[in-house]
Parts: sequence; C-alpha cells; structure tokens
Amino acid sequence: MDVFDPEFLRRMQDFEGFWLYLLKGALDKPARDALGRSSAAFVARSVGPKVFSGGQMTFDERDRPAIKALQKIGYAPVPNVFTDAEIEEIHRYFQGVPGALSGGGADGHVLLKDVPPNAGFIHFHAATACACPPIYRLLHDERLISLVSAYLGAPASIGLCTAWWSYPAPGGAEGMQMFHHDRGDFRSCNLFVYLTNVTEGSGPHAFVERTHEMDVLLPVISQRFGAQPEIFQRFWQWMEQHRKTDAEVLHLFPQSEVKVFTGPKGTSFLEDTRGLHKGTRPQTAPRFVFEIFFSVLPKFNEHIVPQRRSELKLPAGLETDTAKLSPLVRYATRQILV
Ligand SMILES: O=C(O)CCC(=O)C(=O)O
Ligand SMILES: [Fe+2]
Repeated sequence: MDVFDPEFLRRMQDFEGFWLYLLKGALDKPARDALGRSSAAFVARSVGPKVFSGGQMTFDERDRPAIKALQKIGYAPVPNVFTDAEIEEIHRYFQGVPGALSGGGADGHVLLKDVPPNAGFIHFHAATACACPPIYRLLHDERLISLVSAYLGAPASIGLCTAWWSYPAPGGAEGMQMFHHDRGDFRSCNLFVYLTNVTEGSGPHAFVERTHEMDVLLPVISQRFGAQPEIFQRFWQWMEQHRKTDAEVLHLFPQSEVKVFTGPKGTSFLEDTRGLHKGTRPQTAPRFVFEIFFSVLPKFNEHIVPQRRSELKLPAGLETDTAKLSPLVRYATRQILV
C-alpha cells in the first residue's frame, strides 16, 4: 500500500480496508446501524428503479407478518423453503462434493464420508452450494428476495450461500457456537434451513430477541437498566464484544427472550444476525444446516468467484440464461452467479 500515491484511498482496494475497519472495529452499534440505514436508502434510490417492477418495491402480502416480526423481534419463521424430496436431494448432492473441515484441530478438504471423528465442522462453500439444484432454485426465488428486500429497505444482495454439518465432537463450544453478533454488513438478514431434525441436543440455533437493531434494543435496555447508569453503560460496552458466554447472556436477558429454534428437517427461519445468536454445540447428534446471507452492500471481506450459470449442470426447468431472469433476481444473485 503506497500512501504517497495520489490515488491512495481512491483505489477500491484501499477503500475496502477503510470500510472493513468501520464495519469490524471503529464504529459502535448506533453508528453501524445508522450507516446501515443510510446505505439502504442509497441503494434503494440508485438500484431500486432499475430492479423493482414499476420502480416500486413490492412484496407478497402473505409475507407482511414475517417482515413485521423481523423488524420487531429480529427473526421470523417462514414456511419450509424445501420439500422433503428436495432435502433428500440436497443430502445426496453434498455426499459427492468436498467440504472444508474445521474445529477440533481438523483442516483440509474432504468428502463427507472421510470426516475425521475429531472434526467440529465441515463447510460447503457458495460455489459448491449454488450448483445444487434445489438450492439454485431457492436462490432465484423472487418472493423470498422481495421479502428480504422489504425488510432491508433496499434490493437485497446475496453475499453467501453455504451449508455445513456441526458435530458433537469432544471439547467445548467453538467460534459461532458461542453467542456473538455478525458483522457481515451494516444491514443484513439470513435465511437458515435445518436439513436434519434439530432437538435441544442436536445443536439448535439460538437468538436473543430484540438485540438486532438499535431502535428496538435501546428502549428495552433503557427500561431494564436505565435507572442504573453504571450497568446501563457497561451493557453497551459488553454488546460490542464479539463473543459472549451463555452465563453473561442469561445474566442480562431472561430465558424467555432467548429463542431456541428446534424443529424437524425443513424448518426455515429468517433472522437478523446483527443480533446476538449462536449455533449451540451439538451433544447427541450432528446437525446439517443451510444458510443464505442477504445484505445491502456487497460482502467486502470475502471475494467469491461467481459461477457461470451456463456452465452448471442443472436439470431442465431451472432458468440458466442470466438475461432472462427478472432484474431483481439477477441483481440479488450477481455476486455468486453470472
Ligand atoms: O450454526 C448456527 O446456528 C449459527 C451460525 C452463525 O452464527 C451464523 O451463520 O452467523
Ligand atoms: Fe453468526
């Protein structure tokens, strides 16, 4: 990085460094959320007229309660996005493609059948996941993209789609198995889909209600701790820490405000993971889960190489001609598929 170059910080690469510094470190939650709202307003103004039909943001009326729930508490169950047959197809697909090992000291890329017993996770990357036919279909689901765009307040961009197994391996909670908040963008929303049955023992996802957005969280915390200025102030410092223990969370939030998502395979929910959440470490059985990350701005901390639709081996019935897609779908998927 040549700081004496007249182009310094004008080049996208330098600017990205600054942007990530704002996202990952420099700004506190009120500032991050404010920047999120401004970025949504900017993208809505500049992209909206080009991708919304008639230039206006619309969504399916049946999704209004989900949009409201996301705004108010930070998550919303949605009808299963995959059929049982599609879930079987997804299982079969991921048996045949390598994934990345992590946790328990494991690393490298292997097939599912070769996962060593100590591994905590195997992750399948976006480039692999997006070529799985039922996933490809879902990524192009205009109703889902419209719902998420309405929540974000701007045409949504898919920054990531991934599936992973987490295992009841020895050792304690690792990484995202501890409560944390995500900083993938200043404004974002994730879709989670369970691909195995998830009980209390098999690593349910958990979310602390109303922690996602400053406008929602501030009144809750003011009412709870407003009369104790020291605790109130410490709370906001604590919120900025990346990871938190269960004991810390339950000291500040009643159990009734911690939503634990159990449910049969197929269970699907949207969540704003800027709020506190974790994927509990499985104890009794492994868990297989699928996720789409939607944001307003591109994902700056990862450079995904988009796959060419025309080069994927997909069954007939799925649209693989990018030019034939609706502008909203084409825009939303552009970082992973071209
Ligand atoms: O495994 C889980 O349920 C949590 C995953 C998570 O933290 C995330 O996707 O941001
Ligand atoms: Fe997370």
